[in-house]
Amino acid sequence: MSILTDISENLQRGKAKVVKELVQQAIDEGIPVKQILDEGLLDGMNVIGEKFKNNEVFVPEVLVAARAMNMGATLLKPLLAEAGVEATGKVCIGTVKGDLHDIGKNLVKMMMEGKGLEVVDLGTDVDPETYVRTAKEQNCQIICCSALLTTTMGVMGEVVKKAEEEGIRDKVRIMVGGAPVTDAFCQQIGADKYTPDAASAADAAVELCKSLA
Ligand code: B1M
Repeated sequence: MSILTDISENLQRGKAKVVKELVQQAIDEGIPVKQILDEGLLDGMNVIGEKFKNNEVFVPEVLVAARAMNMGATLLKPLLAEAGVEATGKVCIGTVKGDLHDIGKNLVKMMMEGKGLEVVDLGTDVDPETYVRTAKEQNCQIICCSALLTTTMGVMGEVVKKAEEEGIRDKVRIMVGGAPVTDAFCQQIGADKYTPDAASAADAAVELCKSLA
């Protein structure tokens, strides 16, 4: 069994300590960081996601898998950052109000930091006022909103409206993403950019920051 399969399977069993050790071993063996992330950690999380959907595993199993994912990802974070360049911009990121899913948001953050962007992490359950106040106070070029629930994605539209009300809409770009979000939804609410995954979100953020420079 390859070490990446081993990482995926131990993540699915919630063996956080083993996952951390295996990720370290994979790094030491020189396996590219992106490959460890995609074929080890994310692969395991995708399997858990499917099983959760089919009622084959339940919230406790998902939570221990998420903890294992985060422990493994913590080791990769500085290496992704090392591959990056000088800070090219500043963004704030959070999961929208009412939504506590943060694994995807943390990945987007990690990838953006890997590209040299400075990222202010607002955590989960973030209301529109907090996004906009942070962008104003900390001079962020981009507000990044993540949502995993169809019931919370509408908050993204409120963020766009709040940014307009506060008069920062011409200076700040708004990026949206998360499993239920689509490009059509992004356009419908008047946000600037939808991306389907963490890597393309990081690339898009760098481009947006360049266009504002
Ligand atoms: Co929840 N959950 N969950 N959950 N959960 C989903 C999302 C769900 C699809 C499962 C299902 O029923 N099939 C479903 C939503 C249904 C819907 O709205 N259509 C659901 C539900 C219903 C719920 C609860 C309501 C369950 C309940 O209590 N009855 C509840 C809600 C709590 C709340 O938020 N208020 C709940 C709770 C939980 C846990 C706490 C158990 C746990 C979260 C743990 C945590 O995040 N710390 C959890 C999990 C883990 C999931 C699943 C299994 C996995 C989500 C995940 O982390 N995926 C999920 C099922 C699934 O997705 N198959 C599910 C891995 C992650 C890397 O992917 O976040 O999509 P994702 O991020 C991707 C992209 O979307 C993108 O980049 C990432 C990868 O490259 N991306 C962006 C994300 N944000 C972006 C922002 C960008 C750009 C790209 O730009 C700014």
